[in-house]
Amino acid sequence: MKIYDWPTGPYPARVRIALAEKNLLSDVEFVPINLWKGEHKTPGFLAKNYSGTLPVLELDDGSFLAECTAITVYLDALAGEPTLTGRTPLEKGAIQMMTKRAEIEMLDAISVYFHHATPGLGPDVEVYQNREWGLRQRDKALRGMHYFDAVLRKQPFIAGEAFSMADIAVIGGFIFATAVKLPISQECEALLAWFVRMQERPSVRAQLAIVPPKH
Ligand code: GTS
Repeated sequence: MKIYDWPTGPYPARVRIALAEKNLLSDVEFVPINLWKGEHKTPGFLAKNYSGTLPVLELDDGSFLAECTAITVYLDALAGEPTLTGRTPLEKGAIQMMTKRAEIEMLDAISVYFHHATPGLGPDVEVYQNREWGLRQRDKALRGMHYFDAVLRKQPFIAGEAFSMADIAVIGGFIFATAVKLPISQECEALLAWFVRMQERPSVRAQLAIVPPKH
């Protein structure tokens, strides 16, 4: 398998953490795509992923899978423990719901803030920016953090009683928040304590230890 990747990117981090959890890292060749140079918007890359985003998984038969959730579902089906996408119908549904919520309420919102209300990837890549929309999405992400804090006051993990793909998605949100210097409110005690617990996992520690490459 190949993963088209940007090692410190918050979305690629989700797949790297999933690979580490499933002990599949050594089965993958990582192919760096330089976002700052806009390599993800070239015709060659768009042929692999119409959306022009990372990460993308290329299988040995030449097929491609994009979207972190889809890639994680695939990886989870390949190998054993821990299960990242749930066992029972209810667990599977709850994990999908909370993963989507992590994207809508936090990760994607921070991404829109980055691309629209900051210089983002620079003028050659950011061909359209709408600062007001970006700032609204920043505020949405800050509200989302309080939502996940409330969730974690009632249960140990984002989607319930066990670590899952939904936790990995919120970890992606933390990585993006740090990269764009969005503070996590100290009021979000349960969320902050959960993030400390998440860093006990070798998969998460290894990802957080990667130093951003120069661009
Ligand atoms: N919904 C996609 C997914 O889940 O995979 C979003 C992927 C995404 O936005 N990836 C970022 C990207 O390609 C990579 S990173 O910012 O996390 O490094 N951004 C570039 C762009 O131009 O949007």
